[in-house]
Amino acid sequence: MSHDKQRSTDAGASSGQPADADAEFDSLLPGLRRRDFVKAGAAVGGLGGLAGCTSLLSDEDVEGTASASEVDSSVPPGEHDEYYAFLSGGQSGDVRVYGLPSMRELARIPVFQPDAGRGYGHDDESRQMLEEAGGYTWGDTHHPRISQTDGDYDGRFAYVNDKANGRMARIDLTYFETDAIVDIPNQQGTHGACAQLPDTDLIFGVGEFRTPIPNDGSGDLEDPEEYGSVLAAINPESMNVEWEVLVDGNMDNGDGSKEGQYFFTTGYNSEGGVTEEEMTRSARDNVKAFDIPRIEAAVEAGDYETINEVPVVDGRQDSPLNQGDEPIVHYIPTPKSPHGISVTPDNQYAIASGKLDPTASVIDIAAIDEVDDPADAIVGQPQLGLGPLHTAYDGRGHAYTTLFIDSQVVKWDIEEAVEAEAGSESPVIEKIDVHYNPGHLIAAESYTENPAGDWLISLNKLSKDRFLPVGPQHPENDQLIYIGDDEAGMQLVKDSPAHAEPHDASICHKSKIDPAKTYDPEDLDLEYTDQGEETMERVDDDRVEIEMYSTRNHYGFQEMTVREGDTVEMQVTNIETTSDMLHSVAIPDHDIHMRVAPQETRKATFTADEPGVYWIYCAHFCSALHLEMRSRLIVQPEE
Ligand code: CUK
Ligand code: CUA
Repeated sequence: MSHDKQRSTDAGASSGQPADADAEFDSLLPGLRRRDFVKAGAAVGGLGGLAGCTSLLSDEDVEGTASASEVDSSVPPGEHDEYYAFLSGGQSGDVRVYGLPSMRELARIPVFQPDAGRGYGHDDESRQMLEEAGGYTWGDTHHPRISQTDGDYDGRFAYVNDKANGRMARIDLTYFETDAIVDIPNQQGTHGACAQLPDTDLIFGVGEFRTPIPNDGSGDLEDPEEYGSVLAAINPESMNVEWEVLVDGNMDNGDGSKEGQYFFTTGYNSEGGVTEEEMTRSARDNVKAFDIPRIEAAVEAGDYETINEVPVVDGRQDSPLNQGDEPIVHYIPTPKSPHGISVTPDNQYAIASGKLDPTASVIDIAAIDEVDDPADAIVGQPQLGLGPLHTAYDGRGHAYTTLFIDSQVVKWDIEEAVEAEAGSESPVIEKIDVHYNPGHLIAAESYTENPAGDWLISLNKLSKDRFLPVGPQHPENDQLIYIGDDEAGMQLVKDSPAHAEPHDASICHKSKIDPAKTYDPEDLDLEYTDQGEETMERVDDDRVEIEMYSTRNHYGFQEMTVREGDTVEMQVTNIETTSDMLHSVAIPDHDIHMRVAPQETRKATFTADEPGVYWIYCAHFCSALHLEMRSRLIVQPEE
C-alpha cells in the first residue's frame, strides 16, 4: 500500500475543505496554535470546554463545505441495498436498521422500551421480558454488535448494551426482534459491548460507573475508595453472567482481539474521583487488556468472591492475580481519558483514540505479554487532530478516526504510524469535514477480519443548519462517506437525519443475513390456533381464556362476552401464510395492541374492569375490508 501525502491537500481542496486546517484554526483563535489549544482546553475541563469549537462560528457562518459527490449511491425504487446497517438508538432505547448505501431506514427494533408499532411490550411474553429485566420504560443503547463465526458475521444475533440500567440485550436476526435481556449484577452503566471473537463465545458488558459492590447500601456509600467497576462476561446462548472482573478506574469502550485471548477496554478516571475536576487531574489513564484464558483459569481455581451470585475475580492492579509475569489484566498506560478502542482486522493492533489528547495509541497485541513495561506495548502514537473518538478500518491498512472537536474524519496509515515518531502527523493521509462533531464512525464490516472497504458512516452529534429546522431539538446527522477509492480520497455522499441518538453501528453484507418471511410456529411457545379450533372458556369464577385466529378480514370470534372484573387471556394466531399480511388486536381503553405477523401467535392478559362495549379492531391496514375487521368485546356489569 502506498500513499501520497500531497494528496491530503488535494483531496481536501476538491471536497471544498480548507487545505490547511491549521491555518483555519489559527484564524479562529489568533495567536493560539491548535496544539496549545488542546493543552489549554484539557486543563480547563477538556472535552466539555472544547465541544463548542465549531460553535465559535455562528450557525449562519457554518457552511456545507463538501460539494455533492460523484459517487453513485442511488438505489432505484424496488431494488435492494447492498448492506444492512444496525445503528443503536441511544436514549431512545432501540436499534435501527438502515439499508446501505441508500441510508433508508428499514426498521426500528424496540429493545428496552415498549413499542406499539410492533406490539412489543403489549403481549404477555415481551411484557414479561421487560418486567423481569427491571421493568424500566427506557434504555440507552450504544453498541450493537453482530454475532460472528470464524471472524465473519453469521447473521444469527445482534447484541446491544443498555448504559442507563446496566443491561445487555440480544436481538434474534431471524425475526429481527429482541429475544432476551439480562440485568447485569454488580454493574451500573453498562457501556462498551462486544463479543469474544472469532466465534462469539462470550459477550462482554463494560461497566462504566464506579459504585460500591454490592451496591445495596451495606458498605460506606460516601467513600469513593470503596467503589469499583466490573467487566461482565455473558454467555451468548443462556444470557447468564458467567463471571466478572473488578478493576481500578472507570471503563469506557471495549473490543475483543480476533483470536479470543484478549478483551480490551479504555478507561478514564484512574484517579477514582467523583467530580469532573478530580476525574481529569492525572495526565495518564490506561487501556486494560483482559487475558480471558487466565481469568477463566482463576474462576476454575476458585480465585473469586461470589457477589450477587456471580463469581467476581479481583483484577485490580494490586490483586495477587496481577503480580508476576502472568497478570489477568494488563494496565497499559496511555494519555488521559482514551475513548474508543478497536482491534485491526489482522489482529495486530488495538487502537485507542485519545479523546482529550490529539493522538491515538497503537498497541501491539503480540507484544503485550512480552514487554516488561506495559507502556512498551504501545508502538505508535500518531497525531490525528482534536478530540479523536473512534476508529474504523477498510482492510487496506488504513484507519479512519473521528475528530469530535475538529468535526472531521481523518484517514491515516497504520503501518506508517508504527514507523513514525510518536506525535508525528506524517501517518495522516487526508481529512474530510463532517457536519458536525462526530462520535462513532463505522466502516462496512469493519469489526470482522475482512472489512468491505467501500462505505463508512460518520455518526455526527450535531446537525445545526443541515436540515429544515424542527424546533430546539435538532436531528442527529448520519453522513455516508465513500472510502472505496484511495486515489480520489474520501467522498461525502449524503446526509441522513436521525432520531436521537445513534452512537455506534455494525454494517453487514445482505448475503449474511437471512430473515424469515413468516413465523415458524415451531419457534413459538404458544400453540397455533387454526380456523375451526377457536375456543372461549370460563376456566374460573373470574377468568376467561380465549384462543382464536385472525385472517382477512375477521377474527375467530365476532363477539366475546365476559363479566366485569374478569381476567381475560386472549391468544391470537395469524393464520395467513402470505408474507407482509399482518393483523393486530387493538383493544380500546385497555392499553393493548397485540401484533400478529403471518403464522405468529401472541397472547395478552388483561382485566375487563369497566363494563361496556369495546370494538376490538385490526390496526395494520391489511386489505380493502380492513376497517371491517372488528370484533365486539362485551363486558357485562357485575350483578
Ligand atoms: S460511545 Cu457514544 S460516541 Cu457510548 Cu461508543 Cu463514543
Ligand atoms: Cu387485519 Cu387490518
